Amino acid sequence: IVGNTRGGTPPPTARPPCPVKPKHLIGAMAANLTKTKPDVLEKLFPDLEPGGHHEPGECRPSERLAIVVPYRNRFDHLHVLLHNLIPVLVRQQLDFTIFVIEQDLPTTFNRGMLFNVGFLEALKSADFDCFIFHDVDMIPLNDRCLYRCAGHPRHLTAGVSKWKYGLPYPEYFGGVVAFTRHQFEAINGDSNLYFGWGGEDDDLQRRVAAHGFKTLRFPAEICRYEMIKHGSDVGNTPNPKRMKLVSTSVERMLKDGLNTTTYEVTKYDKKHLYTWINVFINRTE
Ligand code: UDH
Ligand code: NGS
Repeated sequence: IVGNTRGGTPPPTARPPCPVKPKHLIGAMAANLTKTKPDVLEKLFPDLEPGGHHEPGECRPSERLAIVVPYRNRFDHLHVLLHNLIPVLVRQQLDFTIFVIEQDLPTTFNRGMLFNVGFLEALKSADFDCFIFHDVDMIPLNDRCLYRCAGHPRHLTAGVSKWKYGLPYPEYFGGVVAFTRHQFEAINGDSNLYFGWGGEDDDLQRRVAAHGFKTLRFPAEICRYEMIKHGSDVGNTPNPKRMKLVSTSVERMLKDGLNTTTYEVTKYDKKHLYTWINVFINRTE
């Protein structure tokens, strides 16, 4: 149990395993991009348990999933994502908890380190098996794109509106990615060294390949995403060191990652829709 009382849900042992193919999926969906206030969303999802946790009452999921959203100053995007994603996760009959990992100002944004923080913090609250790292502006357009882990890491964003439902290059590994706990630990997580925009997703992809993992992808017709249009963010200017860093991804892998992630938790709140963790990252390099 993820720090909740499970309400009226029968204990897992009293429920049959959830089906491999969830029965109530609807397939392709339009993105709902309307801005909806948190209190309205909370009323739309009364069954969520504190910290943004949900599990099906009718069956026992095979894994416990943590959704980790690296975040700063995208309030509207976050609520659009929750509005669209939560019903999908519920229909997929998953045991999930949503973690929003917000980086405090003024340090330049570091998406890779926020993945590591989300992984480490989530594991302090429950024994998660599967981690899905989810950009705040990627809206799923088909609920057959299953938010589950597999024998190799999976890149979920197989087709993105920004690139006419394709990808910018074949190895692109940004957007939404799924790792088992073991897979993420095996590559020592993501790099902590990418401050500012670009490259940390390529670093992660190189770690995956160097370890000998494949990268799985569902077909782009299924794992199709609407990327919410937006301008560049304050505090996330393109990182001039990114090319050089990407070129040393593999040699750094075991000395830069989960084992060197240093941060300070400045706020921790189990909100209705998600577990909100604010972190201060000290930029040392
Ligand atoms: N993010 C935030 N706040 C920020 C920056 C990033 O929440 O200030 C998170 C968010 O989850 C976002 C993800 O990090 O979806 C990736 O951010 P990104 O800026 O790397 O990528 P995005 O696809 O934007 O959102 C790309 C357009 C900017 C390109 C500018 C460089 N030429
Ligand atoms: C590459 C970046 C990636 C980024 C991708 C798509 O060039 O981090 O573009 O960017 N790699 C480097 O800079 C080394 S996007 O169009 O979403 O802004 O994810």
